Amino acid sequence: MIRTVLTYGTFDLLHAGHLNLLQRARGLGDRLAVGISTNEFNASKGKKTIIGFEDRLEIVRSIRYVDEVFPESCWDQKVEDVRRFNASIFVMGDDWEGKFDFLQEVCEVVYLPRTPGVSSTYLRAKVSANERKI
Ligand code: C2G
Repeated sequence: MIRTVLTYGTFDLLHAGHLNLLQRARGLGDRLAVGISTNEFNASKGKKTIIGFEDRLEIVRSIRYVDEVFPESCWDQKVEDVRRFNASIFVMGDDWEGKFDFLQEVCEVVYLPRTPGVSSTYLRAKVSANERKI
C-alpha cells in the first residue's frame, strides 16, 4: 500500500529549514503531498509573505521530495485532506508540537525537530536591513 505523507506550510523565501523538513517528511513514506498556505490564509495567520501564493506553490512543486501540492486555505481542511489523499502520516515541524494531535483519529501524527538558525522571518529582516544599507 502506498504510504502518503501530508504536510502544510507557507514556504515563503524557501530555505534549508523547509527543505530539511520536506526531505525528512518524504522519507517517512512513498509519496509527499504539501498544502501551501494561500495569501488570504496567511493574512488570517497574521503572516505577511514576500513571495505570492502561485510562486510558492510552483517552487515547492519543483522540489524533488514533493509529489503533489495543493492550496491550504483554512485551519480545518486537514481531516478532509487526509481522507482525500488517503494519507497515512501527517508531519509538521515541532514548533507545532501537539497542535495537530486531533489528527491522530485519522492518521499518524509526527512532529520533526525544526532546523535551527534559519527562518523566513529572519531572512525577511536580513533582506530589509540590507536594503536600508543600499
Ligand atoms: N520549518 C523547519 N525549520 C525551520 C523553519 C521551518 O523545520 N527552520 C518547518 C516548519 O516547522 C513547518 C514547515 O517547515 O513544518 C513550513 O514552515 P512555515 O512555512 O513557517 O509554515 P507555517 O507558516 O508554520 O504554516 O497548517 C499549518 C500551517 O500552514 C504551517
